Amino acid sequence: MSDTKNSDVAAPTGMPPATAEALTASVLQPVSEGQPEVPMLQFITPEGTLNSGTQPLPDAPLPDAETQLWLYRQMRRIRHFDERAWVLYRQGKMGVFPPYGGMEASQAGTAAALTTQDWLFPTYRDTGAALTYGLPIRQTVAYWRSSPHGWYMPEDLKITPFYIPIATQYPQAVGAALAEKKKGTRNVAMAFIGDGGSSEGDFHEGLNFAGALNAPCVFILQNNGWAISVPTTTQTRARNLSRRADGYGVPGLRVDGNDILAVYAVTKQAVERARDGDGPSLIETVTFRIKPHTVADDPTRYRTDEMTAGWDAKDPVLRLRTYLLAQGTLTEASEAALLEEISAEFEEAVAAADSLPDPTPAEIVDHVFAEPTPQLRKQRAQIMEEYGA
Ligand SMILES: Cc1ncc(C[n+]2csc(CCOP(=O)(O)OP(=O)(O)O)c2C)c(N)n1
Ligand SMILES: [Mg+2]
Repeated sequence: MSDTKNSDVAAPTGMPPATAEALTASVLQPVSEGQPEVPMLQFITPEGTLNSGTQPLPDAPLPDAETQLWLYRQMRRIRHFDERAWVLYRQGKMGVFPPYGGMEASQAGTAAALTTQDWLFPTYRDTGAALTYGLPIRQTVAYWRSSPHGWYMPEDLKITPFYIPIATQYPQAVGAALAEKKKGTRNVAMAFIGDGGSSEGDFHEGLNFAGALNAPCVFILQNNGWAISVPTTTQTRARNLSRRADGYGVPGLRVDGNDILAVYAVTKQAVERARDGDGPSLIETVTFRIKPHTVADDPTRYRTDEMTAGWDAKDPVLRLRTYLLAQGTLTEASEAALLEEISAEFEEAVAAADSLPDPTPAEIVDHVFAEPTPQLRKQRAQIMEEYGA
């Protein structure tokens, strides 16, 4: 680590001053003494071969070939969105976007286990999960463009807007799950959180609440190694985040978050448990945030190449591709057709989003409450005065 630009990394508030060297040492030393490794389910190795050392869980078998291909399609589709989002941002056609490239298995593999009768509580990072669940691309683009047309989630989907406050979605997902239980349905609620969010109070309250009331919830904890500029190894002393569930009597599972077949199998099992009335689960998907925190972030300010080394080789899309090609489930020709279809779907949706009328300035306060408060009326008048209709 020779570059000087990283030698004055700002210490997160309340932490000892961090030199780039200390941070690198902390990131590269993932397991603390006294905290045993928790086994991590993996079906497909980073090389794209079947992991013969993994014992599939009794209720989480390897998905069949048709499902494997469908999961591959979902990953390619959401990767395409992520890649195109960067371009749209630079063209001024999208606002600040939190990329999830490299985390596609963790997002598509989990959301794919739901139906649209189930609830999805995504964070800002989880556009890929939302698209897999069924949020239309056109609406997703409008949302990240900050257009009011993207603010309302479609009424036929049980998806909440992307949560920006960290962790509030956990207790709220428990509420939605308990409502489904009370209504006597078999629907479940799935909520996402990051490694950083799992140190927030709402995460723990949500898990305890769900465990105590046997709520049909599936909690996804995407451990991508970073909370903005703070590595997981710095923000908590815990090394196996799935074990946070132990404190609440909730099963905690750990899965290779870059292996979509394992992620899907484990999530499907947890969803079925919840549907059957057997209560909540927490799933830690072990992955990595290869990309910046948002398209406006510069990670070279706080992490070195050494800290991210090796993660490109664990790419979830290439891993499944290698496996499917070797199995003959996918061919170069069928993949080319798939990519063309995905690209056409995306361009059509962006064109539809482009054709939406521009919002007026006053709309920013129009949709806060069904009936505007006196303060909002005043703000609206001020906006109208300043910007006109
Ligand atoms: C309650 C709250 N505190 C702080 C923030 C500022 N903030 C935005 S993203 C972030 C880091 C979250 O990291 P993690 O939970 O690991 O999610 P990731 O961004 O890696 O997906 C923080 C602290 C916030 N949005 N909400
Ligand atoms: Mg994180």
